[in-house]
Parts: sequence; structure tokens; C-alpha cells
Amino acid sequence: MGSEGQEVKLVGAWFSPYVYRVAWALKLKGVQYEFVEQNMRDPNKRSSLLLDCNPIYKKIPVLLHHGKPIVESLFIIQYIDETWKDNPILPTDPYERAMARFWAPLIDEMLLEGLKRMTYTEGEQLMKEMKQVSNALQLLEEMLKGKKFFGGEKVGFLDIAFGWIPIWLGAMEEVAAIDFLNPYQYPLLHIWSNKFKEVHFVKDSLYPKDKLVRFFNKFRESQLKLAPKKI
Ligand SMILES: N[C@@H](CCC(=O)N[C@@H](CS)C(=O)NCC(=O)O)C(=O)O
Repeated sequence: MGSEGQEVKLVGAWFSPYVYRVAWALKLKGVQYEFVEQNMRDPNKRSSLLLDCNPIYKKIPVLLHHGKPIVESLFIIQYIDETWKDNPILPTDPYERAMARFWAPLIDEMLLEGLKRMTYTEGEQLMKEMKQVSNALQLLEEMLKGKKFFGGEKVGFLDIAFGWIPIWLGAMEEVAAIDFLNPYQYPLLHIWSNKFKEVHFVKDSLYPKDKLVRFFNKFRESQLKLAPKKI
């Protein structure tokens, strides 16, 4: 296992939480891969590689396995889990498995996409997004009751899906000047965040927070220029 070398390529970019998920899943499985960095700054200048392998969404990450592209991070993780059987990522219990598949995209929409939208919305819409983000954090706090990781005693699908929180949320909070992950309000999530950052394959893969803050500040500026102001 893990000796496929160049047969596995991860098409991504350093700043993307969706890409990290896939990298973590590959690392957990011990699969060797080549990282193919994309310049995502200009939506009109996507590489021909990305356009060829993700013509529908034109987004990263894309996993290339023996030249075959798999897109959408949560589907990619499931593909990885089914392809390399050691160190299972998804729960084996069918009910737990179904629930993990239910929560991951829901929290993506409420929390990750909600936070992105928060960086460029204002007024009533901003309040709505903030409420949704708090609701999502509360849901995560509930899920962690009696557990070390979302996956139980060890890192699983939801830990990998939510693994961006410890670093990316902090950077987004700084850009939006809002403190979301309050340890008093979300003590279990706070403990989990610290624990996840210490997981061996996560620890060495993270970029410093200030680099992400600079990136999100630029992202916010570009989105604010695009978004019509509603006052
Ligand atoms: N649902 C997708 C989201 C991926 C995504 O939004 N990727 C961003 C980078 S963080 C991207 O490629 N954006 C480019 C664009 O929207 O044109 C997934 O889970 O893979």
C-alpha cells in the first residue's frame, strides 16, 4: 500500500481547506501522491489541466488516480477510503456512516460557505450568516459529547471534513474581526481543535495562520469590489 507514486495526483492550492481534507485522507492511508499546485487567482485563467479534469465546477481539489479525475472533496475522501482499505475513514456501522455523510455537506454549507459569505456581506444578510455559523458550531459541540474525536477514539471522516476549523476559522475570524470559537461557549470543540492540530499527519501540513489571514484579506477585498452594496 502507498507505493503508487505518481499514479496519484492531487490538483489543488495551498490555501484551500477542501484540498487539505484530501491531503489528510491520503496521508492517513499512507498513500504517496504528487501535489499539483494551481494558481486560482483569476477565474478566467484556470489551467487546462483543471478545466480538463473538472469541466463542470472548475474547482479544486481534484484527485487524479491512474489519470482518472475524481472531484468534490467529500466524494474524493470516500473514494480514497474505498480504494485503500487500511485505516478506515468512514464509520463501519451503516447508521453512523449515513450520519457522517449527512453532516459533512450540511456543515460545509452552514459553516465553511457561511464564513466565506460573511467576509463580503453586510447588514441583515451578515446577521443571518452569523446566526447560521453559530448554529453550526453548536451542532458540532453537541456531536462531540462523550467523544475524543468526531470519529470516536480516533480520527474519522467528520474529523477530516471539519479539520479546517482549527486553522481556517481562526484566520477568517481575524479577517471578519469576530470571535466565533469561544472556548467557554464551545469547550469541546475547542479541545478537539487543539487535539486535531496535534495529529501527526496534520501537524506538519499546516501553513502559518498569518499567511492565511493575508490571503483572506485579499479575498475579502476582491469580493467586496464585486458585491453590490445593500444599505
Ligand atoms: N464543494 C467543493 C468546494 C471546492 C471549492 O470551493 N474550491 C475552491 C477553492 S477553496 C475553488 O476551487 N474555487 C474556485 C472557483 O470558485 O472558481 C469541494 O468540496 O471540493
